[in-house]
Amino acid sequence: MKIFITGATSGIGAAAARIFAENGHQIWLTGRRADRLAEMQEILKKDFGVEVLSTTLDVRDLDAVKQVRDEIEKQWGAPDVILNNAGLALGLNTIDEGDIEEWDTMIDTNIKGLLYITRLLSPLMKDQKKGHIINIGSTAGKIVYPNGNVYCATKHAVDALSESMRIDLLNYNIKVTSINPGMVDTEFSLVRFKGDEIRAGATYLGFEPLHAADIAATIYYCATLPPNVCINDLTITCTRQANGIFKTTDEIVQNA
Ligand code: NDP
Ligand code: 8X3
Repeated sequence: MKIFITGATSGIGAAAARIFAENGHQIWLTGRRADRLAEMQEILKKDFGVEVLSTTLDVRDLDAVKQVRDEIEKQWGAPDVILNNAGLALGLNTIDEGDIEEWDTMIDTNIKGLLYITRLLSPLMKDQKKGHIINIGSTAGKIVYPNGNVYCATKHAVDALSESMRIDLLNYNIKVTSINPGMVDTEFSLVRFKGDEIRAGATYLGFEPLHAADIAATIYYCATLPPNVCINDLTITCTRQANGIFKTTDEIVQNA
């Protein structure tokens, strides 16, 4: 299987690359941080002996997405799986105090970036009458939480786009899966709080969150089901979380 991954330089994307490589599949890593891509490419090749290609890519850059599409067409013909994973949250503010530049970055990355990738790469799958697009949404795309406004809106957009893609690509034998994780311990909170390790760490205090490997295993499961089976929509949280709003701690559970 040939899998193209956005946001492969850390967290869920990096863990996904690892599990696919471990199982002998061909990987195309992308992300903005070239040093991490080079390091991962070397490690995955060395550890698992599989083909690992990589391209430095900012999903907001339409011309760069076009270039990578041409490169994929040349090297692979088409990917079997597109993992639309690149994304981020910035800040946690009420709507009247939000930072407009941060809003633009989230919208440009989480919505427009995912659209650019899908628009440019899905025709390759269409030509082959097979493929699988896996979009990483969020519990934030199912229910909004206080101060999450724009990030939640971008993930609601991913939810809607996943449904749309599934309908639009139905006649081309292309599966579309939306995976919606709750809290996962990655660099996500560090990015959201601009490198503030204490604030980021506090997000996961008192309970065991999901780990990137949990989501990678879920992605792998969805991608390796028989051709007639498609998981359309999947929400996954750690045991201490019910949805984007309700969570509890180990202490509360023990004393209940
Ligand atoms: P990380 O911060 O660890 O990873 C985010 C990845 O996205 C990085 O590889 C980053 O790479 C990449 N990225 C960010 N902006 C761009 C861009 N403009 N172009 C290309 N790549 C970009 O967080 P996660 O692994 O947690 O996040 C992955 C996805 O999972 C996101 O869509 C996030 O919204 C979603 N998610 C995360 C949850 C969590 O609690 N962690 C829960 C639910 C969903 P680089 O900086 O090198 O470009
Ligand atoms: C990431 C999880 O709860 O921070 O989508 O929105 S959360």
